[in-house]
Amino acid sequence: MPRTVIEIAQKIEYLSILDENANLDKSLEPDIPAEQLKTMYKYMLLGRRTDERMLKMQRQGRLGTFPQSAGHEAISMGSVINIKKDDWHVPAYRELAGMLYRGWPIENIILFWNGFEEGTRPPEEVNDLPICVPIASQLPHAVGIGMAMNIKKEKNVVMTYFGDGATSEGDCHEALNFASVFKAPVVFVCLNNQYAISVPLERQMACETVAQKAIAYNMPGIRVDGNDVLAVYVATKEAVDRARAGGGPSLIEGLTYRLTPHTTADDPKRYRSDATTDEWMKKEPLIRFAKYLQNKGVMSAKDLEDMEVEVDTLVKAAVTKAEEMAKSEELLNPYNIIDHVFADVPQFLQEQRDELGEYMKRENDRKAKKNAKKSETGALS
Ligand SMILES: Cc1ncc(C[n+]2csc(CCOP(=O)(O)OP(=O)(O)O)c2C)c(N)n1
Repeated sequence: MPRTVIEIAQKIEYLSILDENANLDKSLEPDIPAEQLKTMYKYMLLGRRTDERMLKMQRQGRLGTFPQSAGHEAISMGSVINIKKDDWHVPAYRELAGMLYRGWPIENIILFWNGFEEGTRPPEEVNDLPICVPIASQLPHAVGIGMAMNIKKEKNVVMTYFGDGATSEGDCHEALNFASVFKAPVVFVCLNNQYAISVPLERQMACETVAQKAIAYNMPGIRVDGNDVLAVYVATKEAVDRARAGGGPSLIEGLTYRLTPHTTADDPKRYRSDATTDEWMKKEPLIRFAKYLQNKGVMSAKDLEDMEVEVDTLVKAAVTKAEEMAKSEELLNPYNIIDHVFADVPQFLQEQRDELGEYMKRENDRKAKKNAKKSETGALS
């Protein structure tokens, strides 16, 4: 009955390849084909410009409250590029770049944040779940998908995302535990932007990294510079390859910073300083990646400008399309709030559906009578 020591891992790796000044560690540089590098940059830029446009729309009263993604593009894009169409992408709500890369039309994103459920319909050709706002609730879903794939002997993987605040939710730990016990092929990607609305990281957890939580679940864990798309790429590629080969789940923490308010309804001045945000602005992911592409000869300054124009055209067209769609009879059908919830409408909802139908009929009759009266008086005068 001795009092002895059980040896466990005490170290967590940190990975950075392309620093904030675009200095590259050549020995760690991944071998990514030029076309793929361009694609990565394109969707990071498309995410950023869509986000900026949506903010303007929100301020003009043309969009509902939404959480911005600016600053999170490297984590989203550096990871999603490593999964195939029939793998699963299970996002939270700041993975805009990755969703656009997976084929989500920009107009769907705009419709979603304007309250239209049609915006949640994933593109046919990919295995994606929609945006998930209830914190950490997507994680058990991701693990369930992974466990099902093991049972079906499918060789796909699941890439799922969550914030630092989500690590305080039971769902997060239940998901990590199940994934580890059942060797589910899930890559957990934490976007550690150091705040959960106004709660800073040190009030969220007493440990130094999110990545070290992997030790307790006996899975590989690593922290990477979350603004370095190359580091995210390398870490997630290793995790995807491992999961696909039957090696089970991994936890990857991307350390980043939310460059914007939490949502369009938040005022970050109340809990953090502009000076810190300005510091992080210099470390943001797109500038250094653009420099890398230029240094490498993959894109010229002119190519980068042309891509800005291309992206701008895509965003403009999507805004027009979304606003047109929002006026369509199909989307304005009040029954949509009931019809898209269950495959077979249950009795209690059917009763509410009938009641809604009666209400609409009464309203239409009342309006028709009012109009008839108006035109009668119009005819007499
Ligand atoms: C289950 C649940 N509880 C509370 C909220 C309200 N809420 C929305 S975002 C948020 C903070 C989430 O922080 P984090 O996980 O770090 O993600 P971030 O927004 O920073 O990307 C909270 C508490 C929610 N959406 N869902």
